[in-house]
Amino acid sequence: MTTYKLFPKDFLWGGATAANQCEGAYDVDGRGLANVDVVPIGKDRGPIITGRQKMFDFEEGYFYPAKESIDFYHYYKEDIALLAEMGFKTYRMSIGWTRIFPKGDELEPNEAGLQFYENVFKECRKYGIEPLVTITHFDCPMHLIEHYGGWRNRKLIDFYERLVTTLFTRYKGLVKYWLTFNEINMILHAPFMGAGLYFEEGENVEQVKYQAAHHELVASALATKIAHEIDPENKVGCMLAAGQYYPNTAHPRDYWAAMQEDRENYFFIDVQARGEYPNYAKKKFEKLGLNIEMTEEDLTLLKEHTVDFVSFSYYSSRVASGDPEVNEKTAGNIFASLKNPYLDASEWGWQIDPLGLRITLNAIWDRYQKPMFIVENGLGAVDTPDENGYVEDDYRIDYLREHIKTMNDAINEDGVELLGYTTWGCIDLVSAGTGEMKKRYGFIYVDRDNDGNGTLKRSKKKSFDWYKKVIASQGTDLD
Ligand code: P53
Repeated sequence: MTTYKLFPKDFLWGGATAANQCEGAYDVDGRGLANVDVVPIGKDRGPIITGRQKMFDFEEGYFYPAKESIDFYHYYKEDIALLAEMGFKTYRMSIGWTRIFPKGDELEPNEAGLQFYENVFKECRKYGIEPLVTITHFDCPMHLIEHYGGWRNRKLIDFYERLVTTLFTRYKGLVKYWLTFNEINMILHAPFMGAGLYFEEGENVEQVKYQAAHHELVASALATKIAHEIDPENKVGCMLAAGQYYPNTAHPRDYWAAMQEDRENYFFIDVQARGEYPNYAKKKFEKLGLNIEMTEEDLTLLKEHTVDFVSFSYYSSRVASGDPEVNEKTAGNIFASLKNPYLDASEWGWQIDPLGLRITLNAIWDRYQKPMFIVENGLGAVDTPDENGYVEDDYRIDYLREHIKTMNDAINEDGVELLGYTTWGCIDLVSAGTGEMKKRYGFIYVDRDNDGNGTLKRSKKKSFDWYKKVIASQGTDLD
């Protein structure tokens, strides 16, 4: 057995889920309809989540996996007990906005929704698990989309303010770690899922996306301000879909292309962590002829209320080229990337690059010098359970082991400050990108298939005991 260096004693080991991908119970206890409910599995999902095809309600002939999902809404006690058994120090989860404000613009919250999350947080606390709460993980109430146009409308800032004030007040003392928007840069890549944006014919898509992004950035700063006012113990983080871009060759124009791609994503975090729009972004708006409306008060808010920590998801590095003729895209991910000939890929074409995690950690650390939190990482794979629901998922263990090793190096060899690590989909759940159940990430298997068949029974995979050992040994025993 190789022994690795210890992770910090108070390192927050755990796993992550998102409301819409696990809760189900989409119409229970007064919950309203959200964008994340009306995205079906199948070939139309891509055009819908990117805002090119209109789907504002359930339609005949489609299957909507989020309606029932893995029914965490009713299974949460059983599920949290399993996470506790693995020794989780933290559990990252998200709030379904429409459980709290079913339409989004009400003045009073829905008590049943508030009670549900209170129960969940108390259940975590019972086991000494620190909740890490994403305020919005792609959720936007359909009412706000239909009547206000989603985040393109400035009024969304007020509705979000009401949401966060309600949450910070109600859960004071129960929750300390908050993330304002999941993968905020997703607004560029999947704008309907990321920000409730559907584009009408002839609309300037870039203008709408960056105006909506500005509203989210202001809302995020406002949330940070309110969180600190309500409880100075609160720690608020931003959240980036990360993964450093590599140049396709040593040609300077490829390096330049990689830098441009990185900036497109870092732009959001530059604002949230440093407090102002970077010059390259202002120049880009100028060049594209965009006119982003922002007030003096907005800029002051952004400046004065930067985040306490920077969190991110990491699945893969990416590759960019400045050569217009090189455009052989890798399959699967909605982030454009070229194939990296040095890397293997998952069954969904996501390239596997553990060292890329160390590189990304160092790049983010160098850029912001704020504590970091890896809030998603993992392997989406097809699992084949035996008759007891047991899965020998050595491929998943291998993936996680290699990433934990480079994370260890980043902490112990490079000196980055890392608060914790939550693997994505610690219990199997619905895929955000594809809507499949078949693309599994969990330590816990859930009996449900792409068509919604199955008993929903939970069972432990091989990786369950492995991760338990990793946590118990403070990351020193990875065998
Ligand atoms: P899935 C790609 C596409 C959609 C969401 O993705 C994504 C990404 C990867 O950056 O982001 C996160 O389920 C997201 C999670 C999601 C996870 O990646 O398509 O925050 O909601 O489930 C994994 O395999």
